[in-house]
Amino acid sequence: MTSSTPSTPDGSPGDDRHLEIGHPKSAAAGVTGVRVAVSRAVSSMGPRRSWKALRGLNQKDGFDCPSCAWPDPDHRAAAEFCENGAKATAEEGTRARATPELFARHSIADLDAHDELWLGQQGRLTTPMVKRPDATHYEPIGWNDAFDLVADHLNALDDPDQAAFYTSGRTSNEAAFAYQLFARAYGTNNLPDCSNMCHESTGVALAETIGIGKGSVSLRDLYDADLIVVAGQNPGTNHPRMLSALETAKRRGARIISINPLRETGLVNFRNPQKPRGVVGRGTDLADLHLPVRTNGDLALFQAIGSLLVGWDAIDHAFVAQHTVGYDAWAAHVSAVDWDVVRAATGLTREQITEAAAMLRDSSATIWCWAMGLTQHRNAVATIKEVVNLALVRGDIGRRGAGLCPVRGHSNVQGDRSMGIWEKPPAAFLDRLGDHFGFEPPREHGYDTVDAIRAMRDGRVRVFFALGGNFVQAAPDTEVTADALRGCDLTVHVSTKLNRSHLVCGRTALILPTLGRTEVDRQASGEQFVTVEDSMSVVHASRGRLEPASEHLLSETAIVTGVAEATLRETDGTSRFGIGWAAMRDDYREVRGHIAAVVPGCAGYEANTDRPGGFVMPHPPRDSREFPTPEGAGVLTVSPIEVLHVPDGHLLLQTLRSHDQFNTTIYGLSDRYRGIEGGRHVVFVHHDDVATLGLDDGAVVDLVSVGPDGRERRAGGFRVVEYELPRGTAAAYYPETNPLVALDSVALGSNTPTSKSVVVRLEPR
Ligand SMILES: Nc1nc2c(c(=O)[nH]1)N[C@H]1C(S)=C(S)[C@@H](COP(=O)(O)OP(=O)(O)OC[C@H]3O[C@@H](n4cnc5c(=O)[nH]c(N)nc54)[C@H](O)[C@@H]3O)O[C@H]1N2
Ligand SMILES: Nc1nc2c(c(=O)[nH]1)N[C@H]1C(S)=C(S)[C@@H](COP(=O)(O)OP(=O)(O)OC[C@H]3O[C@@H](n4cnc5c(=O)[nH]c(N)nc54)[C@H](O)[C@@H]3O)O[C@H]1N2
Ligand SMILES: [Mo]
Repeated sequence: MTSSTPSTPDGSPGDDRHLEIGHPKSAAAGVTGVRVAVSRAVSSMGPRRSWKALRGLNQKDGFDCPSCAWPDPDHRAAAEFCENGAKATAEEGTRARATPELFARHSIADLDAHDELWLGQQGRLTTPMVKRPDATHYEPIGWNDAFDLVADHLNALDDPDQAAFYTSGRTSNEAAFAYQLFARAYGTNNLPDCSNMCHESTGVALAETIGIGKGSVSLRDLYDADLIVVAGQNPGTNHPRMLSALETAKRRGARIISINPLRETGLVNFRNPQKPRGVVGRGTDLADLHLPVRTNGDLALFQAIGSLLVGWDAIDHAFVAQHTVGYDAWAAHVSAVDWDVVRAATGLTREQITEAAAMLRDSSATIWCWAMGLTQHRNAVATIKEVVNLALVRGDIGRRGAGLCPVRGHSNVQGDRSMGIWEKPPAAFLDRLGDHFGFEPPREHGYDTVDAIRAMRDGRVRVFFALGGNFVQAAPDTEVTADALRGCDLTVHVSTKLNRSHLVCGRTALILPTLGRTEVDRQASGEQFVTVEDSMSVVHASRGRLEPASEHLLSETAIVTGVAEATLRETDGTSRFGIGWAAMRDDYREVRGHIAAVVPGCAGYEANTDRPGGFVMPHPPRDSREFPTPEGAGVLTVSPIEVLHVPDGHLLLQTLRSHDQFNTTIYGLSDRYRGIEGGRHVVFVHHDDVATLGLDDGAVVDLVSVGPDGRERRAGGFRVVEYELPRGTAAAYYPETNPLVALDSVALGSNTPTSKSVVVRLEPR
C-alpha cells in the first residue's frame, strides 16, 4: 500500500488505541443527541458563534443545513436541526485555521502522514496555495495568478476532453450553473460528480421507468402515508430530521417497514428532542416490521413480494391499465419466482416476506424510501426498478400519501444535477444552453467518476478540477485513484478544509479556499444569497450568517467565474461567446436570470426562490400522473435475479457511515448507536461466522478482496466485532475500506461503485 492510502498507512490503525466496544443503543437522539450537538458546536465555534450559527440553521431567513438533503417542514421547530447538522455546522464554523504557516511548517509528505480527523482539525483554509512541480511544500499564491495558472494549463491541452470537472454536492445552484456553463463553453461534458457514487442508480432506474430521475413525494405525503418502507437507509445517523417526519406519520396512523441487514438504532426507537415526550419519555417505536435482509438480497425480496401481490390480486388494475406498460410480462416473471433462490438471496423466511407483502396489500398509500443500501450494488438499477414496479402496480405514484422517496445525500446534490452538472446532459438542456448563450455546446457524453479515474490512470485526462469534495477518499480503489491523480499535470481543489485530495495531487496543484454556506457572501452589488434544492425538489434561498473564516476567501461562484474569465479570454481581451462572467460574480441575480432561461421548470426563478418556502420543481408523474418516458406511461420492467456468489470462507462486506462522520470528513470517533467508541477500524461480523472462520471476537484482521482484474486488495488492522447482522455478511466504515472496492466493480447501467457488496476474506494478523 502506498504511503498515502490513508488512515491505515502501514496497516496499524493509529486512531484506534482507545477503541472501546459497547452495546448498540436501542433509541436514537433524545437529550444525548442535543448534548453532543451543542457541546461539539461550542468547542469548535465558541458560544457566541454557535448561538448565531445554530439559530440560522434551516430557518426561513437563514442558511440551508450543509449536512443532508432532507427537506424543511413548513412549520419549523425553533431549532430545526439535528445532532449531525450541528456537527456539520461546527465543522465549517470552527475557529481553527489552516494558514500558510501550517503549510510552511509541514511538507506535503508530513501532512499526508496524518489521518483524516487530524487534517480536518487543522481548521478552515485561509489562503490560495500552490504546489509547483517537484516542490515538497505548498506555498501561497495570489488569486489572479491562480486563475491564470489554471487557464494556462487548460489552454495548453490538445483537447478540452483532457480536463475533468468534478463536483461534490454542497455546491450552490449558482456556482453549479456557472461551473457547467464554463466546462461546456470550454468544450467538454466531463462533469463527474459525487452523484455518480451515490444515487446514480436511482437516477438511471427512475428515468427509464417513470421518465424523471427524482423522487415523487413531498413532506406532506410522508405525514399522510399509510405505510412507509425504509430500505437500505440509516436515517438515525444520516438523515436524523427524517425521524421527526416518520414520528409524525406514525402518530397519524402510518406503519413502517424497515429493510436492512442491520437493526439501525433510529428505526427501532426514536426520542424526538424537540418534544417533551422525547426528552423524558420512552420515545416512539418506529418500525412495525424489521426485515433483516441479507446484503444485496433486495431484488429477490421485492420480486417475491410482487409474486404474492399478483397471487392475491392486490393490484391497482385501473392505474396499471391507464398509466403503465409491461404489466403482463412483469406479472408472469414475478409469479415464477423461485422461493429457494429468494431464501438464499434474502436470508428471510417466506413468513417474513408474506407479512411485509400483506402490509403492502392492506395499505391505501405507500411511500418507498431508500438510500445507499440499494444504490451501491451490481444489481442496484434492477433493484430500484423493482421498487418502481411495486409502486406502479399499487398505483402509488401521483397520489396523496404515496410515492417514491429516494433520500438524497449531500444537501444540494439534486440541485447540482438540475443545474446541468451531468456528464450525460439531455440534448434539450444543451439546446437551451447553446441558444441562450450563443454557442454550440459539446454533444458527446463526458466521463463520470469511474470513467474519469480510468481516463486519468491512462493519461487521457491531464487536468482535474474539483469543486468541493475529497475525491481520493470518496472514490473506489484508493490506490488506483491516488495514482490517477498523481499522474495529472494539474489538480485543483476548491475547498473549505484541508483533506487528503490536496496531498495526493498532480505535478502542479492548487488549493483554492472558499466560503462555506454558513458564511456571509459579499460581492460588488452587496450581500448575496444562493439557492439549493432538497431531496423533494423544493428550491429555496440560503443566506449565510457568520463572518467569513478569512478575508482572503472567495465564494465558489467567484472562483468559478474567475477561472472561466481567465480561461476563456480571447487575445483581444473579450470574453469568448460574449459570456458575462464578471456580471454573474458581482450579482448572483444575473446567474439566476440565466438559470430561469435555461433550466426547465425555473421560470420566475428569482422571485420564486426568494420567498419563504421557495418553490417546487415540476415532476409530471407526481403532479399529474404523466410519465415523460418514450412510451408515455410508467414502464414495468423485468429483471433476472442474480444471487451474488460468496465463496466459502468469505463474507459480503458493505462499507457504511458511522454516526460521527460526514462522508470523508471524520468528526470524531464515536459511533454511539452501534456502541463503538474511540476508533474506526472495526469489522462487524455475525457471532456464528466469527466462530466458523476460526476467529475470536476482538481479533485483529486484514480485509482482503479480489477484484474482477484478479488483483488482491487489502485494508489492514480491523478489530472483529460480533454484531447482529445476517450470516455471511459483514460491515465496516467508509472511507477506510475504499481500497477494497475495485474500480471495475460497478452497478450495471449506472457505473456506480459497488460499495455495499464487496466480497472479502478476513486474514488474521
Ligand atoms: N451525518 C451524516 N449524514 C449524512 C452523510 C454522512 O456521512 N453523515 N452522508 C450523506 C450522503 S452523501 C448520503 S448518500 C447519505 C447516505 O445515507 P445512508 O444510505 O443511510 O448511508 P450508509 O451509511 O451508507 O448506510 C446504508 C444503509 O443501508 C444498509 N444496507 C447496506 N446494504 C444493504 C442491502 O443490500 N440492502 C438493504 N436493504 N440495506 C442495506 C446499511 O446497513 C445502512 O443502514 O447520507 C447523507 N447524510
Ligand atoms: N466505500 C464507499 N465509498 C463511498 C460511499 C460509500 O458509502 N462507501 N459513499 C459515496 C457517496 S454516497 C458520496 S456522496 C461520495 C462523497 O464524495 P465527496 O462529496 O467527494 O466527499 P465529501 O467527504 O463529502 O467531501 C468533503 C470535502 O468537501 C469540502 N467541502 C465541504 N464543504 C464545502 C463547501 O461548501 N464548498 C466546497 N467547495 N468544498 C466544501 C471539504 O474540503 C471536505 O474535505 O462518497 C462516495 N464514496
Ligand atoms: Mo451521497
